[in-house]
Amino acid sequence: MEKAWWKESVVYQIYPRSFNDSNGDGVGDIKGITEKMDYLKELGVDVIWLSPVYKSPNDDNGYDISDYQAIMDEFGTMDDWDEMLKEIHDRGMKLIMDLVVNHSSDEHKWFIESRKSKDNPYRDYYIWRPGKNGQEPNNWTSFFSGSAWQYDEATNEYYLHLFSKKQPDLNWENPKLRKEVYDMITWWLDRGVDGLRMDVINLISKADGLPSVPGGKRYDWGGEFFMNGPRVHEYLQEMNREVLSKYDIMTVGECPGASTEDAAKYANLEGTELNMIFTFEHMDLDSGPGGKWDLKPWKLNDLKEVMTKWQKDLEGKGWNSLYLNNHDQPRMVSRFGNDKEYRVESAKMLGTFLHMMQGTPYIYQGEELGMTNVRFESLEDYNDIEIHNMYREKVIEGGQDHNKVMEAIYIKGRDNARTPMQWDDSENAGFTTGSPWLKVNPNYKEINAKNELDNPQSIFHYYQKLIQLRKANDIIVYGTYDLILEEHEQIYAYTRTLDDQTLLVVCNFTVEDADFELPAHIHFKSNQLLIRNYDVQNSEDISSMVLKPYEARVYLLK
Ligand code: TEU
Ligand code: CA
Repeated sequence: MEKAWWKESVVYQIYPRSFNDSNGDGVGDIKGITEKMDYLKELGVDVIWLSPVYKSPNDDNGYDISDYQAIMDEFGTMDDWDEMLKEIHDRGMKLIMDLVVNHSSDEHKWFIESRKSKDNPYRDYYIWRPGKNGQEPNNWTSFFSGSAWQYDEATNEYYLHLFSKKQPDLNWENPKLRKEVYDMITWWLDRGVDGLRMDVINLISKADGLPSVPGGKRYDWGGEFFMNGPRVHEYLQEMNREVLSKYDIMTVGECPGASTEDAAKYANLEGTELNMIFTFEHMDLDSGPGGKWDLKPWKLNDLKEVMTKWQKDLEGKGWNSLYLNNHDQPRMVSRFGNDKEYRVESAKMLGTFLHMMQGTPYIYQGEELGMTNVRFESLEDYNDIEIHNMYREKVIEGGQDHNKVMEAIYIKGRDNARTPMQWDDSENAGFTTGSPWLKVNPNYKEINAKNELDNPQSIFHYYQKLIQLRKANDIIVYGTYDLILEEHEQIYAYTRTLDDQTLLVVCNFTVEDADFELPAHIHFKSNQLLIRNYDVQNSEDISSMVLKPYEARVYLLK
């Protein structure tokens, strides 16, 4: 397989608002990130992905951009950004920026112009339609509850917004808009950026005619009409030709609703579109038919099926990204592990499970500390627009039970991931000397970076080792994946194979001991225990073993 630096890298995602506040205003900032550069270097990550730092009214915390070529005031200045980039590069690391071009803010100058009149030169930068019979142009719902259309009095038309009404969708059918986007990307790449994470990039092409979801519902989920739409590959190939292919960068597209067939096109090995995409299939395992707030327990066998499908379907066709949490998802250890009795063990197990697969692993800030979900008593303590819109729709307008909806927020809410980074056991976890924009998780006295740096057995040091192993063993990057013990109800086990070597990865996903029997088809002369989260010795006989709760072991077999 062709080698590439972005296949061998480990990415660390920073959510700047919650990472580190340098000036005591309660909001994380760019100088704060620069202050922590040695921490990131010590962890050993290669690439930093920064969630948006551009000028924004913060309706959706920076995912609503009002100027793509300026830094948000709260986060600092362009000089701060230049300095941060230099500090990253001086340490041999790379920086990828978030590219949010499915939509802009309604405060972007393009939209301010666009809404003025039907013949404004910027009108067609956005998607405007007249109403139908006194209602919206179609019945699509937005990701953030309610209609995906907003009526605008000035011109008596509606504009499309798949997210909040302050995030109008850009009209990619307009070549002038596309050219502006490419010029903007070029401007950033010329400043020295090493890659891009592209926000909901598979939503940029909408179905011709913007048809309503059939079935006659007033509002309905219209994903089939805007996910992986008719011209999306054409647009990405154009962007690749005009811009991306001219730089040695890495690109990852966030693609809700993409199948592995879609992924094989987006992340094709010829490199005509993107390097890799984020799938959502494993993130949907604990959602019922009603969507993300419709809670359902996930099952290990479903996880096996989904992960294995992505590993095998992209084999020889595309490259995977690997993640178990990010700024939109609950904390990994609370969701797939056990954040009570086995927090440390299960966080290490999940890290092992993920980092030994084929693909580029992404660590979300605080994951390396085993940070957990949070339960705030009051709705007012939550900040996320998705949470507040959903609560209004379900409880205030829909009359559903407050406690039931709060429970869903505790399990699925995005603010679980957005509580401030826990640096030490001082007030506000060392995140700020002021009053944090979102409350700190009360468990910071126990769970914080300082404790973990001091403790050689910590999750932090375990992640450090996972990253080092990837550097020392090609098989972890390039080996072929195969699931074993398919039917086992407690253990997720798989192999990776490269030339005459086999990597054996064994993970117990439960609180009970689990019996492991090595399948007969795996042959080897010697075995070496590469990493483990319990105190076991390198044993000669691995043909059968008993795994403790959330135990993980990785053997290199030769
Ligand atoms: O997320 C898009 C997306 O599809 C989801 O992650 C979505 O936010 C989530 O499922 C809602 O439950 C991206 C960004 O990562 C997210 O932070 C933004 O809010 C969104 O796009 C709009 O830019
Ligand atoms: Ca600040």
